[in-house]
Amino acid sequence: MSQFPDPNTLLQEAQKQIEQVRSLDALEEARIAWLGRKEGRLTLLLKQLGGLSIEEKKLYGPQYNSLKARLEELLAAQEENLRSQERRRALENDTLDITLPGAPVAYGHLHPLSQIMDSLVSIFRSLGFVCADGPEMENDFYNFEALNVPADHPARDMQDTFYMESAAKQLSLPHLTASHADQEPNLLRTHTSPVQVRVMQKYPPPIAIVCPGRVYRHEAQDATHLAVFHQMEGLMVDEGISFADLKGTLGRFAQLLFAPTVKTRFRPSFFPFTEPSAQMDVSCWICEGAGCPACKGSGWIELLGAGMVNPKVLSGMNIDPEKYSGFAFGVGIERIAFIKYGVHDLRLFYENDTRFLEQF
Ligand code: FA5
Repeated sequence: MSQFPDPNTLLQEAQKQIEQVRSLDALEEARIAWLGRKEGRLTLLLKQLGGLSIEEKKLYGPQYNSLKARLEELLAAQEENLRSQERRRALENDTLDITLPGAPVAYGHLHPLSQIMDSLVSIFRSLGFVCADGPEMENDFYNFEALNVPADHPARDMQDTFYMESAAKQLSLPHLTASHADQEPNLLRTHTSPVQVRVMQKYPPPIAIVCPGRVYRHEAQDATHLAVFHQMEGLMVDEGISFADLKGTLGRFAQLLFAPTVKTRFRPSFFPFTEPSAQMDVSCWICEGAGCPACKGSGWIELLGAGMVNPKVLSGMNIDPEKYSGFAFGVGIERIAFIKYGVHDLRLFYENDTRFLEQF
């Protein structure tokens, strides 16, 4: 052992050196000094072991190997120690300035037409109505026939329709075509009135529903006519419902939507599914009836179509028209946007120009 230093003495020396190290760079230097592949002190000693006799190797080999393992442990422990000190220092020094303004986040918002639909629904909810829904792909029965518009009725011309072939026909499935023809969708609904039919088919009176949704008409588009637009349907059916209920409900609706001072007037109109039928106008709340550009000088603005549910429609749904009566109405959502916000070209709502949409 005389030519080799005592491993314990070496260990003490290395341990002292490693413990005194204060940086990861200095620790790396210490590692190289002891265990560096070419010049490390312990590496050189281990290399010298190769020249010893077998007995000496047996004696020194294990001592120096365990010294090497111990040094590696000490280096690893000190490295972990230094790293955790570094982390702690970073946490203490790198304070977060919470007073700095954050990066601005651009918030989106509901589309103006959705906002209008939401506000209409909430007004009618406050009047005791519930919201109903129905499919946009309909068939003749729900869109026309059940609403007292048979196939050859001239009223069909009022609503030019997008028709489509039934899936069964397209796929040439004659057994399905025969049995499902009545139920399969064959058109895009031209108004929200088919939802009335579906609700009356499913639920007995009393009924008080509104149903907002998208509708389709085969129309040439211009500033006031779209081929895809939105309506909201309303239906109330119960015993003893009269035109006075229609006037009271829709009058209150107009006041809640526009201004408490708004008045309503009803002019005769025609819809096959209501009898009598009416157009409801609201007094212009901008000029209070005096006449201005918004109401084209008349003091009145046309708002919606309405009427008492035709007894034929009720009996078609197995609702006894002797016992029950009801009123219905349908309002164009884009029309309300037009009136409420003075947007005189409805196409703007569909162009997705954020400069326009951000104003709502
Ligand atoms: C109807 O669609 C009836 N179903 C409404 C109704 C329901 C009456 C229940 C009675 C009882 P009308 O075709 O008038 O009616 O359409 C209703 C509203 O939809 C119109 O007042 C208008 O505001 C809007 N509208 C109609 N066609 C277009 C179009 N091409 N583009 C934008 N809005 C339209």
